[in-house]
Amino acid sequence: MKRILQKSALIVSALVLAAATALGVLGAAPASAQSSGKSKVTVGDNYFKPQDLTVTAGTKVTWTNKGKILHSVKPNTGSAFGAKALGSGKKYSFTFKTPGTYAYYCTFHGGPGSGQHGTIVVKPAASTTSTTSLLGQKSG
Ligand SMILES: [Cu+2]
Repeated sequence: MKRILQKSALIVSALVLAAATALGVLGAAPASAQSSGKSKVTVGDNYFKPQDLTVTAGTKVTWTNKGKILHSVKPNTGSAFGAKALGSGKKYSFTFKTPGTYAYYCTFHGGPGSGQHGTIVVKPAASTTSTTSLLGQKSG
């Protein structure tokens, strides 16, 4: 009986190893392709998480209200994106195509730069060799 158990334990661990290897191989593709174009912001009561999100141009950002009450997404300036009312469980998506800094807030629980607010920083969809030029743009 004991021997059978040990044998099946071996088989199980072999299967787990095989599955992990398969997952690793499959998981490598999306991980390396950073411009796959999707990112998420959790809308809570009363916060955005992450508060500051950096994406590459062309990324679709989805806000999901995981809180219990109503929230909104309003840009500090302009009206290029946003959701006037995002009820509990609702989602709102916007694809950021133009590089820039997009600050926003919840009209019910925040204001520009205060309370429930956040920022989406959109970097140019650059090649891997442009790291130095990106660093050079930082004026700090
Ligand atoms: Cu809110």
